[in-house]
Amino acid sequence: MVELKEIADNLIKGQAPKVKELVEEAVKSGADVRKILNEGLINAMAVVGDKFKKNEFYVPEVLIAARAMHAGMEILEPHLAKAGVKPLAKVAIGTVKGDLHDIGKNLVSMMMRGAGFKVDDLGIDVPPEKFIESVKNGSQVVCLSALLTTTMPSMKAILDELEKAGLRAKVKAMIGGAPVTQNYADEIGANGYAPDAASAVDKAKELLGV
Ligand code: B1M
Repeated sequence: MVELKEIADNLIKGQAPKVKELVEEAVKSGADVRKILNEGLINAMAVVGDKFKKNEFYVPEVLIAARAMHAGMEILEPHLAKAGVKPLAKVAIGTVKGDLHDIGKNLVSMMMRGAGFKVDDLGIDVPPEKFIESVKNGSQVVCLSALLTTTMPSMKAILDELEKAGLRAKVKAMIGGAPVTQNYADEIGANGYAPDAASAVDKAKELLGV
C-alpha cells in the first residue's frame, strides 16, 4: 500500500516520474482518489507555496514541483471525474494585452491548479474579449498579470469591458505582477491583489469563500 506522505514528499522534491508511479500504484491498490488528490498532491503543493512565500524555495523548485503535480494529475484526473470530484472553481488567467511576460503568470496558473482550481490559461497579450469569453464560459475569477508599467492600464480596460458586457458583478477580478500594488487594485476597482503565486491561491479562496 502506497503511503500518501510518500507521494507528497516526492512532489515537494519535484520527482515527477516517482509521483506518477506512486499515484498509479495508489489508484491500483484502491486508495480513495479524493485522499490521493488532497493528501498526496494538493497538501504537498500548499507546502511548496508556503516555502516559496518564505523564500525557502525559488522559481525553479516551484516549476519542478508543479511538473510533478502535473504528472500525478494526469493519472488521477480520469478517476476523479469518475468519482464525481469537482474543481473548487474555474479561474481564467492571462497576461494582459501588450505584455509578453509569462513566467509569473505560469507560476500562478500552476499553483491554482495545484490547489484544485480548474484553470483556463489564456496565455500572453490577452485582449479583454478573451477574458469576457472565458467568464461567459463559467470562469468565476479572472487573474490578470502585468509586468510593465505601460501595460497596467490594460487591467483597467479589462474590468471596464467586463462591466460593459454586464459581467463584472458575476466575477472576482484579481491582479498581480511586479509593478502592481494593492493601491492600484483599489484604484481600478479590482477585488483583490496578490504579490506572489501562493498568495494568489489564498486570495482566490478568500474571495470565493471556498
Ligand atoms: Co522584461 N521587463 N521586458 N522581459 N523582464 C522587466 C519586467 C523589467 C522590470 C526589466 C527592467 O527594466 N529592470 C522591465 C519593466 C520596466 C517597467 O515597466 N517598470 C522590462 C522591460 C522594459 C521589457 C521590454 C520592454 C524590454 C524591451 O524590449 N525593451 C520587453 C517588453 C516585451 C513585452 O512584454 N511587450 C521585455 C521583454 C522581456 C523578455 C521577453 C526578454 C523576458 C520575458 C520572458 C517570459 O516571460 N517568457 C523578460 C524578462 C524575463 C524580464 C525580467 C528580467 C524577469 C520577469 C520575471 O519573469 N520574473 C523582469 C525584471 C525583473 O522582474 N527582475 C523584466 C520572475 C517572475 C516569477 O516574477 O513575473 O513578478 P513575476 O511574477 C510573480 C509576482 O509578480 C506574482 O506572482 C509571481 C510569482 O510569485 N504575479 C501575480 C505575477 N502575475 C500575477 C498575477 C496574479 C497574481 C500574482 O493574478 C492575480
